[in-house]
Amino acid sequence: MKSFKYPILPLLFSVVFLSLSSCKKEGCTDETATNYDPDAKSGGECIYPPQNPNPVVSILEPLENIELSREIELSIDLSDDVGLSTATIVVSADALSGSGYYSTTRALSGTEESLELTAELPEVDMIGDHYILVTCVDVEGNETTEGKDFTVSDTEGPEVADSSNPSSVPYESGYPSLSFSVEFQDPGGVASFEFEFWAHRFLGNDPMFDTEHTENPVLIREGSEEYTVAAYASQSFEEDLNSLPIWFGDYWIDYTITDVSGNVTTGRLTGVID
Ligand SMILES: [Ca+2]
Ligand SMILES: [Ca+2]
Repeated sequence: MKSFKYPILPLLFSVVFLSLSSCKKEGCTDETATNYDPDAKSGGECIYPPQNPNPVVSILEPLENIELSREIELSIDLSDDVGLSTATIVVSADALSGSGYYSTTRALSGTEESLELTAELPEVDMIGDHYILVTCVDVEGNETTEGKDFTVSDTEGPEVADSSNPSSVPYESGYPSLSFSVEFQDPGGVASFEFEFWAHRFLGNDPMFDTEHTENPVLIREGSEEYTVAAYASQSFEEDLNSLPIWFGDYWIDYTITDVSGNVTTGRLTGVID
């Protein structure tokens, strides 16, 4: 009787296998499909990811932290699998209660484009948090919106745009005509200006003054000016020093210019009375 059992076993396995196979439902068996079903048997419908995805937006500039300037450089890379149509760029700031101060819409073509733009800042205090928002649309109407926060700081002192002083001044009865000027600017505004007038040799009633101070010049006049100026100040400071009892010899003027954020720029003008 035992010899009859063995031929029956393979048959039983086949029946069980076939029964299990017939239990599988039809489904998508393509692993690249979004509805791929590893337990399904073939024959089902597959759903694939969109073949025309949204544009890709990459905001390269501004960086996260930038120095205050009258202008902000924007650099944006755009790409799309089929074709780019338009890009709209809006830049806003907390200083303006979130309102935009720069906005543009550009027509695009091709599948890749790099935009290099310049956003001009309004003439108010723009130190603080800013935000750029880029919306890119492809030729089929697919849209991508990308944003980036960035901070604008004022860490640099005013720039001296120009300065002048007589390098050689003719001596005239102890009171040579001498005036100097310094033109300076700062994107955040200039707060104050100070100067010191130094000389090696000059006239005076005090006997100490009537000597030559070659090694150690003497401060014979100092002054300062306060400025209440709008942002992006470009100011020219001019001082007439005719009343100085200067005599023959070298002189120099040290200046200190401070912006509204407390950053300082110093410089020196030199000349000679002869
Ligand atoms: Ca596309
Ligand atoms: Ca500054």
